[in-house]
Amino acid sequence: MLTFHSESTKLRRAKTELNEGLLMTPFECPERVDLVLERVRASGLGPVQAPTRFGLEPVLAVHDRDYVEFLASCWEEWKAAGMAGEAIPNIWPSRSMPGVRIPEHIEGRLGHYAQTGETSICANTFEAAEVSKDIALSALGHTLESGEPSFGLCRPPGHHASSNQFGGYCFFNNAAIAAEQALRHGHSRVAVLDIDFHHGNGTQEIFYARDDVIVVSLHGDPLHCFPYYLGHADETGSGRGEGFNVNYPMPPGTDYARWSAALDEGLARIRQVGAELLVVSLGVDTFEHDPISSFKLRSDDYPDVGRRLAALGLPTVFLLEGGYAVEEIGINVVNVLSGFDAALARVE
Ligand code: SP5
Ligand code: ZN
Repeated sequence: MLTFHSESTKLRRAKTELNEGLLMTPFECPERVDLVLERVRASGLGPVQAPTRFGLEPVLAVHDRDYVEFLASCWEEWKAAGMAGEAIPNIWPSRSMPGVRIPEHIEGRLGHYAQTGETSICANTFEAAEVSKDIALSALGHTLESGEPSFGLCRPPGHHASSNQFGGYCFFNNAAIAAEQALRHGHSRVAVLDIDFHHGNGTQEIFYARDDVIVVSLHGDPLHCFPYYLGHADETGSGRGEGFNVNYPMPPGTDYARWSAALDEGLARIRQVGAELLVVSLGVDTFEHDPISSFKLRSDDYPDVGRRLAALGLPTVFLLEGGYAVEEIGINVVNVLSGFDAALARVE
């Protein structure tokens, strides 16, 4: 399998994440990329290639222009306003303020475009987000041309980013951008399968009213887990999108037996609707030792995940999302990918 990677993903090096009432070193750190890359190389998964540049047009196909412009200038505006630390949102328009307008001051605009308070914007955040979506689009391009699977070593991740808000370490929704481009390339139906521990609320929002992209997400029950406010089983899509959003919320402590049963159901639904290409939002924060999550998957469960995905028989693009047990992130990611490749090799 071909991997797409760029050292420029490490340009974002945030110093602060608001977690448990403390400003800590972020879980979503550049070292994650090094560890995955190291394991890709050591395992002989396949060649590693640099992404090509696609500009902002594919981004604007899923994100609002004013949101993208905000991300592009946020850090400079924040510094110009004399702020001492990183751009951390601390005020939002709330339910008790109907009909709010977007203010001019960067502090107010930051809150307008933020879902969450843990993710800071710092130098080169926009540049890293651009490279991350270029990696996703390069991986998609390779799979569209060759039919072969590909892996985009995306960072920052994307699945929490909605059409007009960042959060959960995500700025551009890489999976949504890739899925939309696959449609523009001529596919009539694409599946996004999100196996990150957290609900892919951004991807859900972007495609909620559409039937050309089916979104299937397996995740920690939002009653107990971030992002808390979306991801319930009765969120099934709206209008023509009804039935094309499928959520499998599962309780803290979920093990591979239960999780893989939900995976099989999700895969059956993707098969049933006739999806022609699969984008996998690949988070490995389902791992038993992940520091911010609560599922119980083990390193040697991940090759079987890959095998089950390969059985769908679709052109497949894997895009990295979360996974924070930094020591094991490379092993777990590459276990999924090599399990996928091994299963393909058997049917060929
Ligand atoms: C891409 C992705 O995986 N984003 C996840 C963002 C989650 N950020 C907030 C997590 C809050 C976790 N609180 C954990 C307390 C553990 N003791
Ligand atoms: Zn996650």
